[in-house]
Amino acid sequence: MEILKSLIGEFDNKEVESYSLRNSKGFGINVLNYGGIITDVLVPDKNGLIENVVMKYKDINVYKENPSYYGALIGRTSGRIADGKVIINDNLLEFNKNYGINQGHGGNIGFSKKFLNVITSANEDEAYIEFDYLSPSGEEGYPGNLNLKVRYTITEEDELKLSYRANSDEDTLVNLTNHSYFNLSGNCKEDILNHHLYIDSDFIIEVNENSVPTGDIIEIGGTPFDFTNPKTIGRDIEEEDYQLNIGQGYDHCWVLNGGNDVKIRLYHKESGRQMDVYTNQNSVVLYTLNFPDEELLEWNKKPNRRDAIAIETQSPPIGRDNVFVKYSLLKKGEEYNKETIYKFSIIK
Ligand code: G6D
Repeated sequence: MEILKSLIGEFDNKEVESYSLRNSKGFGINVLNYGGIITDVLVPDKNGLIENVVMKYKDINVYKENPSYYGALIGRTSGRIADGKVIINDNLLEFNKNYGINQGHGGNIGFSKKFLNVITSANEDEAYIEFDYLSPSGEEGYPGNLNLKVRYTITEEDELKLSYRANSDEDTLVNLTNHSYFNLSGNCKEDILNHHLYIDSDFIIEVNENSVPTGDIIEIGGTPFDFTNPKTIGRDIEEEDYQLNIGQGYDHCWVLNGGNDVKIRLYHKESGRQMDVYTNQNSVVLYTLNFPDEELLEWNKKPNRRDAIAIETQSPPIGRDNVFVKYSLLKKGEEYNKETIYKFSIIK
């Protein structure tokens, strides 16, 4: 296995480094020391052609603000916190409202916009990059000094494993994810409407018109949200449905069934690329790039709606009146320990 480091730019006089991790077959990732951002997931197609299966901006400087959170580590909490308010231990916490009337993706300067310390290691079977970060108490309004260790590992079996560990010296909120947008056609050659998707889930979390959880869950059997039998993402995405209407497409949290089976499977027939997702997270937010930004992609075009799907394994976002807060609560001294594995294979 091989790890190479290169300097690719500067944000505020700090060096932006890119680390490339490759296995012996050329499968691998490119990752920045800023925001834990994955810029490339390089995967062979059925003819052995290696291409990038995640969205990537052309200009490195766009990653400083990263308007659509391409590839980024999200924290301390992923998704929205309704009205930017939560009560923990009878204390009202008020966060920046950086997402309309809500807080989103960790606030104005969440983990996606931090330089992180890097350690790397490689042997014959795997290579990893590990990010260490101490988030001081009060950062973005969150209590507790939070010790964070996030590790991205690639294996000879064409797996990418993301593991997240954290602990705090006060009760706090932690709900970490990665915001990579996948497109298995490679180098964003076509949109994702013809990708087949399977989700091991029978329920989504209902959202209100502000896209925050109401506190109810919806049984999805037979609805456009039902992916228990694999179907194309495009099959039902334009159906008349109140929840779909709110997100202008899929932008919802599916509650994952228990067990160690494949939780999500994404398949693109023409390239033969398949991605299986395993995780110990209880939910996943899927977002079909319903509102793309205007920034140029690596492939010299602007992103279009439905060009990719973000697969954000996490705990449910937080609604009004502390709805679902308990799933993001990390008690003082407890260990947060989550893992998500993306396993790539070829199905001809
Ligand atoms: C998240 O659910 C949200 C979307 O609404 C958002 O716009 C995107 O991140 C950038 O997945």
